[in-house]
Amino acid sequence: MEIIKASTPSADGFRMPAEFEPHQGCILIFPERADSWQYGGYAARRAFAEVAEAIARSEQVTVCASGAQYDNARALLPAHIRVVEMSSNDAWARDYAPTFVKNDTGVIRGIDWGFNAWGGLHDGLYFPWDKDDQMARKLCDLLEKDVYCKRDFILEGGSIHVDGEGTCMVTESCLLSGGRNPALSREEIEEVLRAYLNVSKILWLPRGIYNDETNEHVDNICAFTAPGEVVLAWTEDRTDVQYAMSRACLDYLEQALDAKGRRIRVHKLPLPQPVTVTEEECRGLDACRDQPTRTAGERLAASYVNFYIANGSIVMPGFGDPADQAAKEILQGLFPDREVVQIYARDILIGGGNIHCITQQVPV
Ligand code: KQY
Repeated sequence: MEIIKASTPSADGFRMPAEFEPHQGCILIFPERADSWQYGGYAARRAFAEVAEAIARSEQVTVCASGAQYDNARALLPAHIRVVEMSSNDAWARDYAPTFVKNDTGVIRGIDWGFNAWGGLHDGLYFPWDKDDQMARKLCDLLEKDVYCKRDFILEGGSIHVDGEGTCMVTESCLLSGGRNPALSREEIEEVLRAYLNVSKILWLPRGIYNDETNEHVDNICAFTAPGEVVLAWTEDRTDVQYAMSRACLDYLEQALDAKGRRIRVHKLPLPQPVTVTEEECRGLDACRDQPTRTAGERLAASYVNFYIANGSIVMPGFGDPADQAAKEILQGLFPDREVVQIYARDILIGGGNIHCITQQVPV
């Protein structure tokens, strides 16, 4: 594996493909951390396994597990899912597995961004994060891909979405937050995204999902379903604090053009009723550096937008909410050639993210 420091993907003719382009496989990390996953992570591991199995019906899945969890992962996951021992601080493959880029002859390389647990000492979620930060390189080594080193730029995979045709979508609340790259201006951040993702247009949504502890990653509020088309998490309830946040995104998207000069078609995806943490769930979580991780009644950042586009399916969260079915039908209409599989995801959501956050695609 070569570590490339002197060049950038766009200078070398590489671009980040959209998630709806074909995949060679998908990476997940087995959850274990007792201050993220309630009651030692038993239920979370089962939910992750269900996600892994759903994806493995149409692509090769690799699950990284710690030495302590290796036997358990191997026992829980079917034989066609590859399990490798790899240490990490937590289980968010979207955010610290490599972002993969591809050239016209089909060569794949990874990007190793800097990772600081969603804000470092400013407002990060745990310390240390050193093992997470090593994962992009370890995975590129495992998959025999050369890797661009961009560790001087803090970025999580969940904070970017691309359409594969030159457009990247991010949120201002995340990319401009004080815990990411505070020394860089918006224009300088755009320059890095252009150089590493090979895009020419950045869409800056103002906000994400209320109480999303990633400083409102884009992958929980809005996602490309095709070039020029997105789904946006939406509520009609004007008394909900989320209304103004989704509305601001809609207003922005309605006046925006993408890299090809197209107006963006926005499909509203309903949000579930607010999902809050129970006392029982809080009791099952260890404290994080003397602080309780969650408090009873706290609202979680539940959103159906946090789905994964697999080769043959859409793997989306369900919350046992009346809107589960409507959201599923909307996605089925937008992806007629893929089967929409809905997985009850409360045990993933309690960790602070959802199905998109725990997966990372490797393009073909
Ligand atoms: O991408 C994500 N949504 C990760 C959230 C991390 C939460 C840590 N408790």
